[in-house]
Amino acid sequence: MPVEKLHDRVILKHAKGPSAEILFYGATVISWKSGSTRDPTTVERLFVSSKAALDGSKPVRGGIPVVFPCFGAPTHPEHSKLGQHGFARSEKWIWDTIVADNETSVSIKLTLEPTDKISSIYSRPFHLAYVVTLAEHQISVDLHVTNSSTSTVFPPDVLEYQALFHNYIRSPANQVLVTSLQSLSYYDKTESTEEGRVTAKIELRPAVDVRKFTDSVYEDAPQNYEIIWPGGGIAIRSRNLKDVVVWNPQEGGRNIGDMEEGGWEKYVCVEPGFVRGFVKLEPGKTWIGQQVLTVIGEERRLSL
Ligand code: TA6
Repeated sequence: MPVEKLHDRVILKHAKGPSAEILFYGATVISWKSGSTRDPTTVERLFVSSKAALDGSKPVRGGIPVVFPCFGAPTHPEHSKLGQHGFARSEKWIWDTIVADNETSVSIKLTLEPTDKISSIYSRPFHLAYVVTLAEHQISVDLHVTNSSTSTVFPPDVLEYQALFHNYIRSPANQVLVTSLQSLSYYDKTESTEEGRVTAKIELRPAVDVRKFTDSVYEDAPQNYEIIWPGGGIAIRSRNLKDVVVWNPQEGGRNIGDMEEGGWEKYVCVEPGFVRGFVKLEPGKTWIGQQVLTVIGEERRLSL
């Protein structure tokens, strides 16, 4: 299947019509067009603000930003020089290879290693690989984190980090429901105090809406959940990502400089990640965090 490399992005085209675009900047998926089992017409499944910068001047407001090595404001001492959500989403990744290309899907790989610029703010040994796979009704992304330390002294040179896929799912925000979160413990960041303390709660709803300002961090979530709305839906399956964030700023979106007018009505962020606590990776080991996004028609929905 065609893989088109341009100066700033890679474009994947599936033989049956779907496509995906990935900026080298931030390895940010900025477009995923796909049909469903019921309707093969391909439509854009991700939201990117019309005011988003796509020139590498700032993280993309939309698509699937890659969050690493910290989620939100840094809390780990090794991350103290990093900005919100870490550096992976705002560095230029390197084209590596076409990993697979067959009649069902096409996969490409980008990589990121320490540069002088990264090393000036983050001195830990790492190697990242990002594999994007486009299938007929699915897109999946795998983040491979390797602790590239060669240290053999005790204690082991463990790499501690967080990772998350910051999905902007194109949808009618005031009609979406996120399933499978009932009874989970979550932190409600809309009620955080000046000191940044958040309120711990238990989710009582069978499905979560974002009709009001929502910024919730669910812990130990199931691997499978769905974002559904009248006439559409996206199923998410994750691996090694124990938490999930649900965010929509609603009218607060007016205070986000690169948010288009009314943009907050056109998406919900449902973000699989490992964000409560830190992944601890031994020297020489590789961890893989994966998500698979599938377009679901009315006929494929989990019962609420
Ligand atoms: O994932 C939700 C969140 O942490 C929100 O608190 C909000 O800050 C959002 O990310 C967007 O962050 P950004 O740095 O991209 O503006």
